[in-house]
Amino acid sequence: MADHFKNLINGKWVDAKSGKTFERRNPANGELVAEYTKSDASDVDAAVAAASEAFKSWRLYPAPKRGELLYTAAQILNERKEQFAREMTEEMGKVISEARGDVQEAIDMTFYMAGEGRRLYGQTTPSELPNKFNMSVRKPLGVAGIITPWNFPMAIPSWKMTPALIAGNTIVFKPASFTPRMAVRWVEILQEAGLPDGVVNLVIGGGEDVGNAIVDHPDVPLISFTGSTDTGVRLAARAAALNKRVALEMGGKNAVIVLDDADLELAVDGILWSAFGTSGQRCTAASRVIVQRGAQRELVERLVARAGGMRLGDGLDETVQIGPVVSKGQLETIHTYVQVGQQEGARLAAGGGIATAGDLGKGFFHEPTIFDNVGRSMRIANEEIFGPVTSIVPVDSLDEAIDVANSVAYGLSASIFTQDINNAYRAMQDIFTGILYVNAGTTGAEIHLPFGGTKATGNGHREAGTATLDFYTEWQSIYVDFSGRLQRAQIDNQ
Ligand code: UN1
Repeated sequence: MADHFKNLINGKWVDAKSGKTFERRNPANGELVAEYTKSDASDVDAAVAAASEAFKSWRLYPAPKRGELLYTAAQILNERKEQFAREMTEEMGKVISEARGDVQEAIDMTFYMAGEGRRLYGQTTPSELPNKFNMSVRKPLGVAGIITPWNFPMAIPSWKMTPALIAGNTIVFKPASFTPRMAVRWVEILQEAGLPDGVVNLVIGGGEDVGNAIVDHPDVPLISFTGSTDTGVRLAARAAALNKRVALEMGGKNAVIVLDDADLELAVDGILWSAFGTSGQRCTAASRVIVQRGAQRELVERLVARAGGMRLGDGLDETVQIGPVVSKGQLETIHTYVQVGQQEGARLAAGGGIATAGDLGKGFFHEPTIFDNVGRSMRIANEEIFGPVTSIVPVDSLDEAIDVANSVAYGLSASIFTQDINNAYRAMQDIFTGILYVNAGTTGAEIHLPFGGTKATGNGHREAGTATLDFYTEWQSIYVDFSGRLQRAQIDNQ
């Protein structure tokens, strides 16, 4: 019998009112992982009611005390890291070392935000009038709707929920239907750490039923979403009609630039890691390599040789480098792009196939795939594929490389490999992505700096760092007049 997981509403584990369920199978071998309750709008209503009630006292719970609960949660997470990493690999497919990294990112984020409980800085300023004191403070907004993707099932919920909580908001959380188990684990830990009932509520179910109900609910003033650009833009349009605050973290078409003067071996390591790590299913994955022509032949040769030797398989096997992709649908989408690339006239230099040898046929495996001589306007050089496919676009100069890097709709991450500091600074100055790496791949953001992107990647907000607090709080400016008389700003001090 597979485990059966429920919603958490007002501190109680309960089944969805409809009594419906759905299952999740291991993408590496098709085995049943768990069964989940399948919620709808009526469950969202109950969760929002609980979160609204809990907000009344949680907002007044001292922030350093909220921080202590998060410290405890981070410690428990640390103790269970290995168990959760294994469960994550079984449900989502990423290889075990990366699953450990995903849990580690949540540990880091939770410790970091716990510390914010003793900061949450505002400003004090002088007043233009005598005997008057001015300051600004951060205030929570109320119930935060948190909608998260499957590719970082522990890290991304922690990015969103820990700042929401430390600032005094309460939460209704809808995880991706491919990975609810990590959401259950995360919420269990918060509960175990001592979070009061109703502060965090988990509602498991699909986007149409649960996600839309959260977005439409009048008592949820802010929504944080990570997922596809299509879904995010539709969600934001819906929420705009209700004047809600929305943070969107969406697609990417991240480029690695390799100049003639680069350390090629380092570039190869960086490209393979960021193009094929997590089977390319990262928003930050390197799905383009913009190479200066002088380095092209050697770079491609080395990449092809290394990619061909990468081991596919069940991510629980420590020697496996590429796990399955998350679903059959995803596998088909990826493979369709391989056909698109060939039709567009790019040269398929490595991989290209769905891998079925031996046990691989039981899961959803795609070979690491490299297209060479990709034209900058081809679809495979512009559209997010979200799989282990990368496109090599040759260019003549740094100027052209920067122009190509900036030419896509998205703006999440970019990187440059060069040994010349002037070239590095040109890239830092002229590439318009939210994240930029020098002599590293496009993945690997740390939690204490802002994470997010420009253009179609987002809508101006950032996750992580202290920047994320701007989303989860509202500023209140406070003027305290202790002069004992009416003092009129802009009037009495002319
Ligand atoms: C994502 O791809 O959605 O920077 C998140 C990285 C990770 C987070 C990726 N720390 O690649």
